Amino acid sequence: MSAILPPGERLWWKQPLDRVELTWIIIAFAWCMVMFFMMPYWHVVGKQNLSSETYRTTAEAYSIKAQAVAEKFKVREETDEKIPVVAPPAGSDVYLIARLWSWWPILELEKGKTYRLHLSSMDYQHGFSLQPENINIQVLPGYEHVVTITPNRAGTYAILCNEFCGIGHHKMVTKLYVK
Ligand SMILES: [Cu+2]
Repeated sequence: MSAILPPGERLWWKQPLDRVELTWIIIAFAWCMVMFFMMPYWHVVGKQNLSSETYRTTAEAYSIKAQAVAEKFKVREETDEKIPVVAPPAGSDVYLIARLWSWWPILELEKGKTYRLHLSSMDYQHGFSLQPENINIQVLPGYEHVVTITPNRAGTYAILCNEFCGIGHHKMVTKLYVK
């Protein structure tokens, strides 16, 4: 039978299955199953997937919490905009606000210590992209994502917005200190 010409007998699905075709169906199906089970496997065993919690919030409620933590644990100010550098104690909740077109505040964390990082947006959708680690988290208005993180390398990281959010998108960059 040719694939170009229509089959002489139109009941082509009643043809016996060719061995080669059956072999490829089995191989493809087995590979589908491997990939299917790798999803939960990597979630539990792999190190690249983040386990996050998500809660409903509002811009007002979230910014009140973020400001309270920033005021309490501010260690200094940086940049012309006098953005506070906030160093909350290990194990505590740390907050990051995304808005057009900035991140607030600047976080300073300790290596090897675990924190609960809260993320939310004041306006539109933004993306938390941690460089050079390639960690990406959606930052949405009305939702509070809580990601449990343990920085394992000291240094100065960059946080970029990776969801196009308008004319100042490229300026939506900040730092994250790990010492
Ligand atoms: Cu943005």
